[in-house]
Amino acid sequence: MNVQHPLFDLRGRHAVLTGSSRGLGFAMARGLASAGARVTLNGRDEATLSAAVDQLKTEGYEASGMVGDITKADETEAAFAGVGAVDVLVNNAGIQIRAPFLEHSAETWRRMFDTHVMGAVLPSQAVLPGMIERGGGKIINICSLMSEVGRRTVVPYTTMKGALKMLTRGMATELAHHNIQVNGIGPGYFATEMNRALMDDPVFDAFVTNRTPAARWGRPEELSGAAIFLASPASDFVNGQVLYVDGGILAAL
Ligand code: GCO
Ligand code: CA
Repeated sequence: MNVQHPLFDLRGRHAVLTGSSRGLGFAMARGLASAGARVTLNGRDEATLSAAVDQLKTEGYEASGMVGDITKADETEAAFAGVGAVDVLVNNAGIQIRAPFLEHSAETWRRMFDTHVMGAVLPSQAVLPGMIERGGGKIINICSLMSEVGRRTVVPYTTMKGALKMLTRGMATELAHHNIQVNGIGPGYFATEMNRALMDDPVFDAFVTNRTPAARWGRPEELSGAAIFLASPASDFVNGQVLYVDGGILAAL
């Protein structure tokens, strides 16, 4: 039985997800597509991107690719100019760089800022004029449990994810009267390539499973529900919120 509830129906909507040729971005693209959206995936590497697009097409979804580095203003503008009207933007592109605080160079800090903060600002600026003109839209910023808490060695990441939470609130405040909802999703510890080194470290793996009340790592497809909710009419009066999908880790001491 395949029931499509109207509140969660994304048919006729076009969603663009940055950094979505793999990992959580790819899983969310598949999730939005499964609710009926036409999805545009984005990544920097053409080959990886087209493999991801082909995979979704094989599964019967309407998918296309948009190559481009969303930390660069001109590239972002040009890339978005080619994809048409965007109803849902998911600012997902992210990187992790782990090192002791004193070893993070100024260059690392700038790269983290460019990726996480400008990487959400520039695509938003590219789609907002169209959303305002058409009378609405959805922007979803992929935050993190680290929008709330820190961990040693990942201070730049924590800083940027905290900023992304406040970007979400600030944009929601300014754009809500255009019927634009800007919300965040805050993943806990998920089994992705970005976290491969952590999963392969028995001490860290034990830390995650002991510390997470659900007692396991999240599976990428488990972000789909939150993504569909925040992309759909079900969330039309939800604004400036971060929905944590974390197996309860932020609720527990
Ligand atoms: C780390 C991890 C984390 C999370 C990420 C997901 O080094 O602790 O990379 O930062 O996996 O925040 O939300
Ligand atoms: Ca941590």
